Amino acid sequence: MTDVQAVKDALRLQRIELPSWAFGNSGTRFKVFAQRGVPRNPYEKIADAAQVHAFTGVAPSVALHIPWDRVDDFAHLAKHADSFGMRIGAINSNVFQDDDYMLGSVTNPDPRVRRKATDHLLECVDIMDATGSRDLKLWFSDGTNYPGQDDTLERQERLAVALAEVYARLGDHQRFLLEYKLFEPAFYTMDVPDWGTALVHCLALGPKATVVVDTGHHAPGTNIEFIVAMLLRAGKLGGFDFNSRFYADDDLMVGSADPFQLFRIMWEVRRGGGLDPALGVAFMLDQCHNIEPKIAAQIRSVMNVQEATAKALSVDSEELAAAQRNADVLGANGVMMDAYNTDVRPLLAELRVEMGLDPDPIAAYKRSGYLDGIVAERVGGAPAGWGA
Ligand code: RM4
Ligand code: MN
Repeated sequence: MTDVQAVKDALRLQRIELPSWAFGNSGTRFKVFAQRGVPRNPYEKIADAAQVHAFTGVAPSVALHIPWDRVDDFAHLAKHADSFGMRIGAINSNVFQDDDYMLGSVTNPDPRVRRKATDHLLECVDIMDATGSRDLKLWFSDGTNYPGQDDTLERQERLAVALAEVYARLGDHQRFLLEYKLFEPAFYTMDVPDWGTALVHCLALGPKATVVVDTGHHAPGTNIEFIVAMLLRAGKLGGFDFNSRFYADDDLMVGSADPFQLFRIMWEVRRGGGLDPALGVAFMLDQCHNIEPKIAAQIRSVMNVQEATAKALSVDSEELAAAQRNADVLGANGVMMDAYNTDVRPLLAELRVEMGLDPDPIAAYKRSGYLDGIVAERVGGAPAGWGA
């Protein structure tokens, strides 16, 4: 029997972080479709993120992307967040949108470019000092397109040097999350293509270096939950960039393409103790809402993570362990499927009411009229988007 109260208590503690870039205009390389009411600056992005928190109660932090979210005074931006009951979460570095980075950033053959890229990462730590952020997220688009283009191992040495410099700059309560991605924008080698490469670099540095799992950054069919289990076992799971994908790095709403995979991931998180906030596993969204309304899509995404978590919490772990001990293959699998097939929506609705929220966050958000307000109000200025 699952203990409903224990499930609710764990869900009450879970926090899901929102990406500032999900609120701005986005698209594919073919077209960015402009939506009405889109924020024009980081202040308005935080205001929109605050709506997601207001209706879900579990999303009080918003990640920034630098330079997209550059402001003159980051401490002031943090105060602005605070006035909404929000805080600034992870700082995402960006060393992929400058002409200098055509052949790489921290792994570029040119030492001047490597210096410039590393300086940007260090500047991101300065920003963390001002915002009170704990996490620096490092994603490198670095890699090569053609065999022989550059020395693969030499690039690893350059990466190690840059990471060590950033690591040394981190404060006591700060850490970095190193992100890996199988391919794109480089098509032959990526310098951090997989969790093994990320883990090797993090292990060489120490406890403040952790790996982040972006669910869209693997080959089709990859058993992501195995990676999650292994990283938790090594004490190196810094967190997630949640999204879902049908083909490549689609950045669709988490839990929309494959809710069963998300359940399996959340089960391994629970199994490995990662739902305990003390472990510091950050549940972040990294998504773009190209055709759907952005704030409602973020609310939906938060709910999808909660549903997968609730199902993972519904696994009868004692019955599962007993079936495993007894070599009861079908029984063990049955325990998992029972949990997955549980409709947890009534439990979550009940929990929201207990938390003083509307049981149906999307309907409540729609009723609030917030979207009409920002559409009317946000006229003039340039809407935020990638690169702005
Ligand atoms: C990358 C990676 C990073 C994200 C950027 C926008 O593919 O997932 O986490 O910040 O995209
Ligand atoms: Mn990501």
